[in-house]
Amino acid sequence: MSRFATIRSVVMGSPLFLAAAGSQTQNLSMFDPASPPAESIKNLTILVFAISGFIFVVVEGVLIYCVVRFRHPRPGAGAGSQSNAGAEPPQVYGSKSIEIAWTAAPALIVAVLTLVTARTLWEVNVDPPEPKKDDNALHITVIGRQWWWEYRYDHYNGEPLGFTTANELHVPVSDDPKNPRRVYLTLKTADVCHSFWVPRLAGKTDLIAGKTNHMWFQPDRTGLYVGQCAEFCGTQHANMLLRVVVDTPQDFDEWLKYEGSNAAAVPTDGELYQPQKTFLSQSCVNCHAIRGTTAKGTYGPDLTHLMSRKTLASGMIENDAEGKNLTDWVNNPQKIKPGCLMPPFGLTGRERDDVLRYLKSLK
Ligand code: HEC
Ligand SMILES: [Cu+2]
Repeated sequence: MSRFATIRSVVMGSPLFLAAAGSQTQNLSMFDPASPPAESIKNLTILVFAISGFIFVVVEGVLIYCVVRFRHPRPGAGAGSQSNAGAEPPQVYGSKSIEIAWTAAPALIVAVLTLVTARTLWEVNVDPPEPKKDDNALHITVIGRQWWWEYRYDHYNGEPLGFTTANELHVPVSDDPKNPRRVYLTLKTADVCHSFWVPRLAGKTDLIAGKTNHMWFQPDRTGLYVGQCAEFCGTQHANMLLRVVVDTPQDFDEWLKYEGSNAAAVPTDGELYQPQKTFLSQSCVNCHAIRGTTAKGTYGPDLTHLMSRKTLASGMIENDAEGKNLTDWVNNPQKIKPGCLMPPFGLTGRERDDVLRYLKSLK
């Protein structure tokens, strides 16, 4: 690992390393935007940095120059005698031109920054329009929870959707500038303040009790975009990771159709019948929903298509195909994510095997 990569991984934080559910570091740079709001924020940041950097260099430059140049009293200054060594140089008062210059220049800079900031706010802060037929817009309600994200898919292209999923957000890419596909998020919270931040897509927006916030983005490239809750929200704040998968419009349509459907029906004579029955007899159903079954809990993540997600527990651990991490999670979620709001149940023997077998079938 180069020194830069090491520093970057330390700065970016190890939980985000895990968000990759693998080993490579994810690109979290706000200087590599992939969506218009992130682009505006980057441009504003660069302008503010450039102006303040210029001022810094000028002020420090003059300071250093003076410190070095005048560190000894100049021979011949003042009367030139030793007794004048500590004397002050001549003081200048009431120079009109200097006073005008140092009032006008900062006023101008502040005015420019105010205007550019206002324009950026105006670009970033857009209230979602009413869904209309063929508007290409995706409307999602995000509910912040301790410590995971609930996503309610409300409308796409003017059609109502009305299903819920968790932790992994899928959206379509906006590849045609003439026909942009915008994603509008309505942000709410169930229990505590969070901040939704995927640096390459948009700025931070808080999820606050009693107030509904909005944000939008329009990703111009497919791929995985990661982020993190950016407001301290308790024990597992550091593991409240964000994953946004930007699909091609075709892949997204497929995902939508699949994810919006109920879990596969289990025939009464099938081999999953007993495992499903065991699961439905456990208290899991008080907190988790599996569409198409009697499990209707809404306190925890919707498990309808659990195995279609790449990660568990808000991006914290990989959801491996063999279900190794899933097994560890069901055995004792408190060991993996201490303080999380799913208690350990100490399931053993056939009950445990049944529950896991059924969960693993939720493709
Ligand atoms: C008291 C409510 C509650 C009960 C009961 C409960 N869970 Fe959970 N479960 C949660 C919460 C809350 C989370 C999210 C934890 C987090 O990520 O911080 C969760 C997460 C999960 C996840 C990970 C989902 C994901 O996409 O990240 C699985 C799988 C799961 N629970 C299975 C079960 C099973 C199986 C049972 C029954 C044995 C059960 N749960 C009982 C509250 C509950
Ligand atoms: Cu949070």
